Amino acid sequence: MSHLIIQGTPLPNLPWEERPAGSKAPLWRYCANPVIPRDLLPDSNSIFNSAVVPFRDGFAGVFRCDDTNRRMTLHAGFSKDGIHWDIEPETIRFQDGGPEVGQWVYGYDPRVAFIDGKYWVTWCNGYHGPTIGVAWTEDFKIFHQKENAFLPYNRNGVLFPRKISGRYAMLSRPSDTGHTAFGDIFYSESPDMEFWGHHRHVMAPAPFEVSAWQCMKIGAGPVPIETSEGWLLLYHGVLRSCNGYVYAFGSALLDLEQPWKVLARSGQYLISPREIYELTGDVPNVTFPCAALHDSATGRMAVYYGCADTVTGMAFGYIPEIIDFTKKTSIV
Ligand code: BMA
Repeated sequence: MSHLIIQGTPLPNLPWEERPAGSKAPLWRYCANPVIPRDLLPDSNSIFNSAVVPFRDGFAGVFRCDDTNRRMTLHAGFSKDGIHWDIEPETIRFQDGGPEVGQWVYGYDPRVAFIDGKYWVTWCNGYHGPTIGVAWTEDFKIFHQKENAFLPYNRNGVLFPRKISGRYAMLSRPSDTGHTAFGDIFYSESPDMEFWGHHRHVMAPAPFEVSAWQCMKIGAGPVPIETSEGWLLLYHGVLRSCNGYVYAFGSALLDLEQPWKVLARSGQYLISPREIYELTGDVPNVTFPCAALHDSATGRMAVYYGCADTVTGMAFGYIPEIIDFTKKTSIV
């Protein structure tokens, strides 16, 4: 695929480690995982399912930190190398949300997309049940909150990094109040980041005979990466075992102008819980990606994923190889 074009700014300082000798995996774990321990903050119970982006001469992010009251809160963080993080002990206080939407209840599983000069944060926001909160920042210090994108119940709201057909675009996963035993990914558009419509179905869980890791529910992961082969989307899938849910993740390619059209979708997972920090923790057997950095010049990608709802890990891969894997193992 020497003709492959990967959009985005070159990121030569991307955190990176080469594939271990002997491995053929399209995505491999960082040898020093987890990169963020559960108790990095004085009062944190766990830090996981978090979003990072390139920022100034380093990186910034929005982190899911559950505190020792077991409240789900969001914190800004900064890093020079993308591996060692300074996370603000104070929670993010979103401004301008007004008395209704701006009333903080809980927030979790943030994503951050850089669109037209602003960093847009979407997260699972408590408003009579989980829905998709939306806010923007320029400095990761002041965050301006907008209306929630959807009615409850919804999770895994993930923005595309540019407008599509002149409108902002978001993937989401309508659900119900709790640990839903169902869930499909949908696509929606907005002219202004406030009113969302033109909803389209993207994909449903796979039949378990075909791809069991994604047979119960699925949800978009990091902000999709634009390539000449389509939008590369990493997404999580859930298997219901006799001993509870197992969260793995794989990849899909979506049509560039009509992203509800799935061009390819991996039948195999990229990562499924195997390492001890993925298998044990507050919620065992969870790998949950919320962010990916990429270097458009070399095709390298660094994925941040929550491990067992407790700590944050990283995994690395080459975008052309992951596209190849997605097509070769496709169940579409
Ligand atoms: C989902 C979300 C995620 C979590 C996962 C596994 O419903 O709550 O934040 O990682 O369950 O517990």
